[in-house]
Amino acid sequence: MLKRISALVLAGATALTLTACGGGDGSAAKGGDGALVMGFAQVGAESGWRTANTKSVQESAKSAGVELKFSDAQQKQENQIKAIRSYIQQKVDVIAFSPVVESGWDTVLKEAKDANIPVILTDRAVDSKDTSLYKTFLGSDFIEEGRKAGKWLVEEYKDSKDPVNIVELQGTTGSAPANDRKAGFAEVVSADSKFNVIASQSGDFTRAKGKEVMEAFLKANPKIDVLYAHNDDMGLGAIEAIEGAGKVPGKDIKIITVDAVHDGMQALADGKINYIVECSPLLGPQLMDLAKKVVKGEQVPARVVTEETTFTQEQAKQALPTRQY
Ligand code: GYE
Repeated sequence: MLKRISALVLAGATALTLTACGGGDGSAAKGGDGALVMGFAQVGAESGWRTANTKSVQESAKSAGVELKFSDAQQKQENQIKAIRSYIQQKVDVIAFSPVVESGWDTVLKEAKDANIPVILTDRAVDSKDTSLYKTFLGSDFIEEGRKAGKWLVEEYKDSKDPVNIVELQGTTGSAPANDRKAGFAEVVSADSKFNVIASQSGDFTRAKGKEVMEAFLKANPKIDVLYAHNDDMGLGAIEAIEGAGKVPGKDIKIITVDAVHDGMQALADGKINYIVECSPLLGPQLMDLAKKVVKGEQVPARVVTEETTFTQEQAKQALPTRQY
């Protein structure tokens, strides 16, 4: 990781030197054949969703003729900030990034603004009060995703009066999807007092952490009826923990997840997950479109919301053969 970052910073320094030698006119770095240059600061490679998102961004940059500078921050905000600073030094035409957490971006975004480099938020939001620090935000409505998960649960237990004990595996602490998926779900299930969220902890959006935290949940709580995991990967890790404890996922413990990546959909088709709320990672083509417009100085909507659906077991079986991710 350190190597990757220092290479990135070095590349930034080199570009800076070259620009200075060339007269330092402040003009943007142009790609080989005058192509638009995008610096993309990715969160990491924590989940199947992220892998599909990275592929979408890389492939659509290629087909849109955009020269992509890509960095992987390994889920660390400081790495993303370094990458963004390096893109500023390199005078890229546009910076796109998926902020690992919501807070703490104002300083670096101000630096980009002062350098006249437009910024596009993709996938995750920031909580900056100053919305002039970025041009647009392309991604899902995570609160709505949480609500969809809650609504399924309410429907599933509509004929029962017994208490329903829920455990929640949250995404990365402080990230927009973790904050919002938690809030949207709570908004819906708190309307009926039979639903109790008895434990809620971060599994950092990874399988390994999902498994570890679920093992602890199982040890501490003899009666768990439902698991709500903020992504498929944590749900898949939790399934291993549930099976390890001699219980049947999807039956003894009902499972709801978010994303609908291939492995999650397979588990849903197999009956180990009961319901998945889709979150599309295929943001690349829209991102490239927005980038071209923003660089030309054209107006773009302040918010572009991804369209998505939900899947039951039957729907997963139907969708799986043609699923792109
Ligand atoms: O749900 C999760 C990933 O920000 C929407 O990040 C994304 C989330 C996605 O790690 O799997």
